[in-house]
Amino acid sequence: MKKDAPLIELLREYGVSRRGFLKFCSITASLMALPPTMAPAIARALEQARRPSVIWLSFQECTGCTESLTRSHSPTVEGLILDVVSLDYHHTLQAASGTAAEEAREIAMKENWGKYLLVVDGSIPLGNPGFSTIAGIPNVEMLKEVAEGAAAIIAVGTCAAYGGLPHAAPNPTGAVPVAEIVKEKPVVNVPGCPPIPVVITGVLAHFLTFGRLPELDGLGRPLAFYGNSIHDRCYRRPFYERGQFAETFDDEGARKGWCLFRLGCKGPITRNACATTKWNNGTSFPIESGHGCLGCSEPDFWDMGGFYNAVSEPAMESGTAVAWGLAGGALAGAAAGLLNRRERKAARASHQRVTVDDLKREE
Ligand code: FSX
Repeated sequence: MKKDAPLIELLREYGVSRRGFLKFCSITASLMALPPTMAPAIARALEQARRPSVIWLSFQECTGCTESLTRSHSPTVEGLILDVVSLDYHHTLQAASGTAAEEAREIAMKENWGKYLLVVDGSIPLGNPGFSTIAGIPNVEMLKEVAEGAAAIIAVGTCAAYGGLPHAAPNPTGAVPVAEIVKEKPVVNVPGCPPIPVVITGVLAHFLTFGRLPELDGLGRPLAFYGNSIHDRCYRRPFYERGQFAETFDDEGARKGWCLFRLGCKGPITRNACATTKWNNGTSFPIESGHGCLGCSEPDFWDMGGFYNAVSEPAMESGTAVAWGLAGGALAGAAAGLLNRRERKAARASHQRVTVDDLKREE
């Protein structure tokens, strides 16, 4: 198969049926909040699309984002769409290493200058260029060099989108997200630690279909996937509205599937598609498995006061809490959001750039 053959030919070669392909197009349309009538347009565009070159750079991260992507249930059409993207550089997945790997990146950049997609996972350390390098090149330099020739940039994972774990207080490496370095190119954030695989492939499919990035919210996230909070779509929401909360992970409330808000669930302040697309081929998501949402797709989620502390506790006894739940569910959600914004602001304010010399002084 020729490298620049239309995607539909490649998909046929992979044994994807016409029916399976159209099903993928309707699911993608619905995930992107497009009317069902857009599905044929997506199908037509994807059929004719050429394999775009994708350069994937990994900086300060745990490789969870790539793990997430490769764990998408196999074989899925989304997986095949990714297979037929020309992934020209990805130092975890590529066979080449050393000089050959870097040559592959340089050739892909030269041959596709101005047209390739740059995907980045991981944050960029500014505290010292030597903190994280690839082939001896500091992350910040490699990002600037590759971003210059990219058509668009997708920051995959909370580390690339907002700094993530490396950015958590006291941010010892001076980690920053992609958008803080790249200002002159469109950047879409696909946060989550890690992000949902279908959200990554959905953004890629949108780019392949329309030749541009999807509509974004104020934090650079595609509205189609991050337009609602987990709480908005949570199946445990009726318990929240009735003020029925699990107080421990093994009490009667927990066994009955009551709301996990008091056990630290960050669903009310977290925007992501976990409650609708779920994980592992639609099997489940953390709240369905009995654990609160950690808020991993939000900026500074590591510094939001502890995974098991409620973002805002109802300050009354359980009898009153029922009335509170009935009367003020939505209001409390808004208050939690406000409180959390304050906490985030404080967390942000407390982020001091820490140098190696500072660390030495503390020893
Ligand atoms: Fe970060 Fe991703 Fe969390 Fe890990 O690449 S978003 S630590 S899942 O690996 O960057």
